[in-house]
Amino acid sequence: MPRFRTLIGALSVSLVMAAQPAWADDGYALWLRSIAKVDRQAVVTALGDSATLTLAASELRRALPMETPAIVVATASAPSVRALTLPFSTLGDEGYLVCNVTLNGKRVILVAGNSDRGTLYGAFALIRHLATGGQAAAVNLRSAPKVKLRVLNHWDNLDESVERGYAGQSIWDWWTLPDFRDPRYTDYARANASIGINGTVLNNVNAKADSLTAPYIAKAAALANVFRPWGMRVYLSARFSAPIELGGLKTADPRDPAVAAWWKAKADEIYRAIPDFGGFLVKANSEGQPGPRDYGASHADGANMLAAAVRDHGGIVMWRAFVYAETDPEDRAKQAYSEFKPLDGTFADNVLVQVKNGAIDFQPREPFHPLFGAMPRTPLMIEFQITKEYLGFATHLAYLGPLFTEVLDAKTGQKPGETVADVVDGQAEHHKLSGMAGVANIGRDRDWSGSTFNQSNWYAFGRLAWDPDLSAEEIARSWAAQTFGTDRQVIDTVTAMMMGSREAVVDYTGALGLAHLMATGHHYGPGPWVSDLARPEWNPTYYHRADANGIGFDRTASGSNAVGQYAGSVAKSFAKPETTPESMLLWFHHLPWDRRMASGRNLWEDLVAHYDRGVAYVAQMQRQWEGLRSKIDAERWQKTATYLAVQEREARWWRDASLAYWMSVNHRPLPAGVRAPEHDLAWYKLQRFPYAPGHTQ
Ligand code: GCV
Repeated sequence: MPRFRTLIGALSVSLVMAAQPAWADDGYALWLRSIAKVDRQAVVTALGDSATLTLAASELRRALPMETPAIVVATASAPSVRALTLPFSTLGDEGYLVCNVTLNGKRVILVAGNSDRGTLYGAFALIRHLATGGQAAAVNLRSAPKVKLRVLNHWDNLDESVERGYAGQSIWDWWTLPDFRDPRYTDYARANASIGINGTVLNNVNAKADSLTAPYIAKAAALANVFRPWGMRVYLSARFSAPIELGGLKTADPRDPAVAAWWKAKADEIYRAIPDFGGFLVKANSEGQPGPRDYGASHADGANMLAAAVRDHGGIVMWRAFVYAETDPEDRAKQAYSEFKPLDGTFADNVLVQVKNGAIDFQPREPFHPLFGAMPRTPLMIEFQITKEYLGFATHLAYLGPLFTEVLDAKTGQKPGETVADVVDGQAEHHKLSGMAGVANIGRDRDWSGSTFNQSNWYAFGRLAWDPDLSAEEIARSWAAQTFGTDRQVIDTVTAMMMGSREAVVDYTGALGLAHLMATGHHYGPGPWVSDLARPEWNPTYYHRADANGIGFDRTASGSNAVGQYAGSVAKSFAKPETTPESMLLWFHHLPWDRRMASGRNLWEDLVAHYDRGVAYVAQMQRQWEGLRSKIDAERWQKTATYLAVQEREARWWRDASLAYWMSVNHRPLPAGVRAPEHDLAWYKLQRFPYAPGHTQ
């Protein structure tokens, strides 16, 4: 068990300690740290005895001290609650209200939803309210999720490795399941429920058919049983060729009745073991995965065949739009749109098309994917990456809230005022299904996510999936308070560090719209020079196109015309360098190194300044963190300080290696006063990391 103390206990300890608080905290408790002493817990009454309602009550008791006013947890249908005629009608299945009422003649805080899941979310909302400095007396919370499916995607393999995972092995111990149910599975579900996540895809989208065999279905069922009372459903990634590999069929062609029958029987088998199974996630015809295109069938044919298999059970299919092919000479950024846009309106109504936030692949910055708003007759689920494949793995501090909200807040240009969030939450077209997926950053590390600050990205994903209109800063402040306590200096400093941290990664890895500049395979560290990989679009040189004269990918009408996939005023603004935000300039335009920038510097000087700004930001975070030494427990403080030192070193490495390379291409000197790279280009090119984590061959 984690070695934590009550918030009050922690504060009193910090008062008597002159130096750093000495208690150890391994981060296991995540943001659910407020713990009441067993004999001094709040008085909580549950009007009902469902497993979920019981959990809601026990979470409140566990977190809140006896000084908290009496609390009643209930559903709207409890007779005494019904008599209050509270506004439950707009809360849907999962919403909640938390307010002071007089119930049976007594003043209490009522926590209630239309379902016990809503009540559970309300319990966690009350805990959050109080842990972030809110008062019990004035509590009045009311919220319903705007997005229906709020789902983690685990890229976890059956051998317990995690593709792009930087927090240790998979938390699913497939080998000992279904017999052994690690208590950690409960803590996982509890953490997810506390931020509103209601689904999890257990296995990697690069799927093995074995996960659909009877033994693995039983293992998934054991996890589903643990997760159910917490309001979480289990989903599986399906390997499209499973009918061949497991069923002995000659084909996986979705139009073949034998194939459809195989999937139907497989779905029936899964639902016998997991009655509330959520459905399938599919990566098809992408990066070597099998799919309907192998047979000349369309993505819609494939998705609809699987959708028919789960339909009678209430299941859904999340079909990924992350497709590109080396045989396709079209700009990689255009391929998913070209393939999927014409299919709009042809998907079954229990299919969502799952689209990455940008058109390439989770880069530190990408413009929003042009499919958002372009497929009005199809529910589009957005896929974010919580694990930081391209943002420094677990060791770099990069709070992704600003990345997520930048995309969600982007105007699609399709309809006046329409944002990506409007498309994702289904509001734009009144879709009955809506969803947000986050590629998990969770592993068997004691602190779950590889670092304390990485926990904030899991938290931010959940909070935004519930309400895509929240601000990244508001989420950061809540997380900081729930994670480190309500000391004002700590919250302000931690929030300030977090808010600029993603931009710092953009700056030191390649700003101004550059992307995909990392080394091969593992994606750790710089490799802008790489140009010899088999697939053209795997080479960084494909993306930056730098030469002596200029840099950037011309995606205007004179180039690949990816700009043409955007709509209205957005397409118009991306079409010209003068109207493209400088943060995305080189994504859309190839420009001379001498181009004048808003700063008054030329493009080359500006790029150099960004690298330096990114490195300086990390050094500043180190100073800010140093200032909190006496206020944070030793274990979390030290690990973060060590990681910040790693990040500072690696930010300089990114900067130096990149500048050495750009100078070899543009033959320009560094601006006056700018520090030269520490080594020559040849040295940077020689660096190898054969054992970097998260890389699956
Ligand atoms: C699961 C990128 C990653 C792959 C990942 C893929 C995807 O290419 O590098 O590891 O595969 O995206 O999203 O399917």
